[in-house]
Amino acid sequence: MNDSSRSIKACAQYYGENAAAVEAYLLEGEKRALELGNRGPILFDDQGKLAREIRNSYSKNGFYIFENVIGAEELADIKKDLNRLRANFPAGPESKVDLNGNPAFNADSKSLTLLWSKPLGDPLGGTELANGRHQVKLFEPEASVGAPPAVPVILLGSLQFSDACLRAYAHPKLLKVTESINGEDFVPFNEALFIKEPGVGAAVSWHQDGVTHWDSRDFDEDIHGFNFMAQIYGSTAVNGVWVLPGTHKVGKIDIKNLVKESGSERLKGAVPMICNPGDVVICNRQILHGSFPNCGYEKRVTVNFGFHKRSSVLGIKGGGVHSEAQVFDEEIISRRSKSIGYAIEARKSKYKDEKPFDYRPFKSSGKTYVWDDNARKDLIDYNLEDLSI
Ligand SMILES: O=C(O)CCC(=O)C(=O)O
Repeated sequence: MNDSSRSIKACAQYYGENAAAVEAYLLEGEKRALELGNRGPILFDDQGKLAREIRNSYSKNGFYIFENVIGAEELADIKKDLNRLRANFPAGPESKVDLNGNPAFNADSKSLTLLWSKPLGDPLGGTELANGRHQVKLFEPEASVGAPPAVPVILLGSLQFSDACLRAYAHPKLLKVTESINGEDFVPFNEALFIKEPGVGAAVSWHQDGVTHWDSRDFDEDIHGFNFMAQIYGSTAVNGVWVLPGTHKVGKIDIKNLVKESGSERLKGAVPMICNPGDVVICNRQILHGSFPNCGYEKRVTVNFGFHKRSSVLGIKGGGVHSEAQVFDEEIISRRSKSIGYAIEARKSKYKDEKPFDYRPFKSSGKTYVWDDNARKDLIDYNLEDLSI
């Protein structure tokens, strides 16, 4: 486990008169997170379904940490891509070129691909952005004098920019978990990188994902799907996502009220996701979650990718958060599912000894995919059709 004690102390100092309270909160949260017992390798039963005890634990808490999913070679592959991409980020929010004057990776993107913040800011908290779901603004500590004026927070549509992320998206065990939870006709949601650089990385205020199904007659804990959160550098109480276990079952939460009851933004009962590099969290989109600004020494990059049940999406008007609101018909869903087709083929060509995942909907539709330059072109702006619910 990453030792975050130095970072916890350093982070607390950013909070002035609340320093002691912050330090105690981080330490206590870390301890409770490790006591939850919701972590371990991915295990399946004899029928190939996710092991019952893991399914139950995920259902109880709303998140589960699969340990050691991404091996050392694949992690190195992803890091290489992340470093290459980072060097080719636009020089700032308004720029189309990187710091070397080359066209930035997203210079021609039609879709939203990069969200920025002031250092240690909370760009979404207390705003109407993303359907107003980040109801409160978190404390924004003062960054050091040398910090850049703006830092990247979220990169969207990541599969078109990184082959390594595309390959990780088709990890056969993760897709088997997906099949177990969302059914064999599961569909994509969206893919993103959450970037938390040390000393500057921004907060993502407390929120629940999901827009469309809160008042549905069929509401249940899985109706808004889940995200996999693959940890490339690990995740700590300081830089990681915090969740309030069990809140994925209770419907829409009045977060302002919860903050009032807790006496501060440090919500009572919440725990951080504590992960080593290579761990992958499955996180219910309905759970109350968020992350504080990264005032510590360790960087976090999460490779995020989510999936839905087909029934949650088919014939539903999207929530308009990750893509324009439109009714998702069979054609849109089939087009958007090309990400799965290309990813399986891209993974096959790199990990030749691995048994690839068999995605059932391609069997019935007869659709086949090839991973080549045309496929790369076909993925450009694919996220304009994110199945955002
Ligand atoms: O990674 C983070 O800091 C936030 C992640 C998040 O809010 C999400 O995946 O919905």
